[in-house]
Amino acid sequence: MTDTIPFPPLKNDLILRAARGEKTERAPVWVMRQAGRYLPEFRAERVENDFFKICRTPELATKVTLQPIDRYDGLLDASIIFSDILVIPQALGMTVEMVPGKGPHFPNPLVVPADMAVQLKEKVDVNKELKYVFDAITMTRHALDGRVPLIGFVGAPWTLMAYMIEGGGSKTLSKAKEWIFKHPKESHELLSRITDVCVDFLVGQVHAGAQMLQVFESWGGELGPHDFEHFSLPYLAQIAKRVKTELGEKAVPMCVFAKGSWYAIERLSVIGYEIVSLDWTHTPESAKAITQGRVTLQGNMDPNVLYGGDEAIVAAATRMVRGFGSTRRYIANLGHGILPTVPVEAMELFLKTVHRVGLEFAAEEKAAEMANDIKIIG
Ligand code: 1CP
Repeated sequence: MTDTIPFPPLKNDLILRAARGEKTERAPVWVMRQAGRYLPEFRAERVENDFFKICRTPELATKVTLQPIDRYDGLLDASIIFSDILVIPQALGMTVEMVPGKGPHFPNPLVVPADMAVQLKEKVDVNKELKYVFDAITMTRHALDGRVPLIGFVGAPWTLMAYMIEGGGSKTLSKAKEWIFKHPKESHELLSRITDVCVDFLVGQVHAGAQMLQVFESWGGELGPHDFEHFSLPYLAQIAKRVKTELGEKAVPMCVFAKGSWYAIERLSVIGYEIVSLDWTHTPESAKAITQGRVTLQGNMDPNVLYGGDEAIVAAATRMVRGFGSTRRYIANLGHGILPTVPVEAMELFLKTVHRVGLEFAAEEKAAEMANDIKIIG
């Protein structure tokens, strides 16, 4: 525990109830990357400060985390701590720079397996290396004043391994794939070492105040079904199991987002996560049929619809909320992060539409239930 002052009571627990499978009066909504470059107030902050300086300074991370919550007052049902998935490679000893307009860059990526011994720390003490994230979480929980729950997160082992080998974004991931095909044993060693840090880091985030956790396997879909089964899924499963075991009664709902891994959602629904987040390649009907109510589904409007103008946004958001149903086991979101050039008004329309349609759907469902009760009594 990094703080002993009790947190303010939670005023909106909609997303936690949806995660637990309890009925909700409308679908809760948040957006991946909601604190970020599409917000003018974030861009202004970035003129003054380097990306990782914001992550490492709890006051700045808190300020940026709250930006979308303040701007879209009452429209977002969760906040996500401002940080990045690449803080884990940094904690393991690697240098990561954020190049404006380009994204992350590793000046010394892992090239061959022998580089692991040279570049990576044997043991990572997250309470030392990532304390700044825990402090930011605790500070943000207080600053949120119970308005909405706070989500903590990590990058999944395969996605982090890919960045550590590719040295940044990549179209083909051919270097990381060379590792898994040529050096499977060493790849598993690397994945295990990353997994250990992910577990400690997530547990620490909950002790610091995170009320829900999300694991981002952003590059899951680059693996075919067989390789996903070997190089991603076992580690995702380990993370859920070990985090829950370590937290015991303090365990919080966990969400897994494996972008592009459409073939894996059945498997993802049985490995210990309460929520499976979907990209936009699923219909609500097929995702519901495959997962059979075992998990809460999250997602999944194509983020690019936000460029399509008001009519397109309203139509797609309506189809999404009606398709998933707003009152049980559903959290509205985009199918991936919001893009940096999206107009702030488009995000607002998306959120307002999800609220409106969610309430309409819930009212219709209630009316139908009452009509059914009357029929039964009559
Ligand atoms: O509201 C939020 O979600 C903000 C916190 C956040 C999160 C959850 C950021 C801030 N990054 C992330 C996760 C993250 N980072 C993921 C998983 C989600 C996803 O798939 O989008 C990934 C893959 C990264 C890696 C990363 N960091 C990229 C992608 C690069 C690529 O390979 O294409 C980029 C561009 C970053 C930088 C970054 N992270 C976050 C912000 C606001 C930014 C922009 C940096 C800047 O200001 O220049």
